[in-house]
Parts: sequence; C-alpha cells; structure tokens
Amino acid sequence: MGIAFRKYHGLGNDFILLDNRHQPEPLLTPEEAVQWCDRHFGIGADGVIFALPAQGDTDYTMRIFNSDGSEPEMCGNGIRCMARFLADLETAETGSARPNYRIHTLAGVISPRMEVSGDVTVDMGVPRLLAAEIPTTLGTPDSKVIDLPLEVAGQSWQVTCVSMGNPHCITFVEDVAAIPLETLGPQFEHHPVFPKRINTEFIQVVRPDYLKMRVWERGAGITLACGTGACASLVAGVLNGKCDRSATLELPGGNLHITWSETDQHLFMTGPAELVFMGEA
Ligand code: ZDP
Repeated sequence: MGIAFRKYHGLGNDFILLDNRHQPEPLLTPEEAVQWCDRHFGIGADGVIFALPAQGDTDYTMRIFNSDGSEPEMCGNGIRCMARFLADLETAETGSARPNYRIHTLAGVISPRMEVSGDVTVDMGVPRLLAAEIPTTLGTPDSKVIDLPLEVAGQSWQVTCVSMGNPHCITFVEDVAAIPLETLGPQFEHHPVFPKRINTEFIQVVRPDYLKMRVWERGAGITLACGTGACASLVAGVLNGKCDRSATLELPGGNLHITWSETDQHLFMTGPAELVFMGEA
C-alpha cells in the first residue's frame, strides 16, 4: 500500500500513470511495473508511465515501462495520456492547467497540446528512415527500408521500416482481419534482422485518406492502439505511394488522425486520452 496511481487510456491502449514529479528516479522497478500491468494479479495495463521532473528546456520528463518491463524510447498514446494526467494534476493544484507541454523523452522533445474538444494533438517530431536508425540489418545501413522482402513464418512479406524514436515494421495487406497476429507478431518482434526487436503493424488501405491498422507491440503484444505505430504507418504509406500525407487511422480501439507536415516533416497525431479510475497500490 502507499503509491497513488491513476489509470488512463488512449483508444483502449491503457496505462498506469504515476506522479513522479518530485523524484528523478521512477517510483517502480521494471519488475514491479510487470506486476502492476498484470490483468489478473495486478491493476492491468499495457505499460506504466512516470511523469518525472523536467530536463533541459522542457516542462516534464516521460519514462515508460512496457508490460514486460522493457523500456521503449517513446509512446504516442501514452504521451496523450500523460498530458491529460498533468493537466488534471495542475488543475487540482492551481485551478488551471497549461494548454501545451514540452516533454523530454528518450526520443527527443515531444509536444502535446490540449484541444478544446478534449482531444490531444501531439507534435511527434520527425520520422527516422535509415536502416541503421531503425535499427535493422535489412538492406544497407545508410539506405531506407521501403518495400523490401522479409521471410517470416515461411512466407515472404514486403516490409517498410520507420522509427518514431521506437522501431516499427509496416506491411500492407488486403485484409487486416485475416492476419493471424497472435502467431505472426512474435515472429516479427524477435526476427534476427531487428536487433532491438520491433513493433509490427499491418495496414489495409481503404482509401488514400483512411487506413485500417492492427498492431503487435514490442514488449506488450496485441494492443487496441499504438500512436507511434499509426504515425509510422502513415509515413510508410506515403513512402510507398499508397496514402495521403493526412489520414484517419482506424485501430481496434478507435480512430487517430495523423498528418505528416510537408513544411517541417513533423508528424502530428490527434486523438483522445481519458481517465479510467484512480487508486492506491
Ligand atoms: O516501442 C515499444 O516497445 C512500444 N511497445 C511502446 C509503446 C508504444 C505505444 N503503444 C504508442 O502508442 O506509441 C504506447
């Protein structure tokens, strides 16, 4: 007993949020995070997010542990939840909250902005495309990985890789519902061409401005949504000439809107972030 937490979700991608603003080290160890994320023996979540003190020219720092205890560089749905969490804390403490934040992450400074509608729009920064930056040993280190064949489960898949700070491998398919994600996901995740493992997205282009996505997340398995994955998938769609620079992504947990700015190459993601409940554990 003793640590206060709140649970939030962004399109069913759910996180335990901890007020870690007064201490530079996370309040939980990765092993404790695994236990808290367990849906039968714990609170249940896809990850634990720590709202830590600012570093450099930012307002706060975000760190996240996946439900398997590994630490990803970034988390798109998670950072919307963290912005909502900070706004809720600030409102409780001072009666008002700031409309936007600069948050230090392992993927650089990420900036969420609160919309009047209640949605959160996040400047997710620029995608990284070179094989060495993903990282993957597919192709050559200093070239992009666009539409290259990858052998998984005895089948050849045409894949495109994009880093949003964390690594993603995207495959375009006719029908996402027909993909056996449960068995394919782990084989992509642990494929030897991905030294830091990989998040895996399957995308069905319904229209150039409307994509359907299913995801197998590194360290978390099947989730209902993935913000960094949605951004990476839109970039992959543009690189393959399959979609517009602005599109709706339909995920099992709901829709995200993603735009890839032509002027500064930043990705902007808009979607919900909601409080589920709070407690103490
Ligand atoms: O890169 C990883 O290990 C992911 N599992 C991190 C979490 C990504 C997330 N789903 C998102 O929305 O970007 C939270």
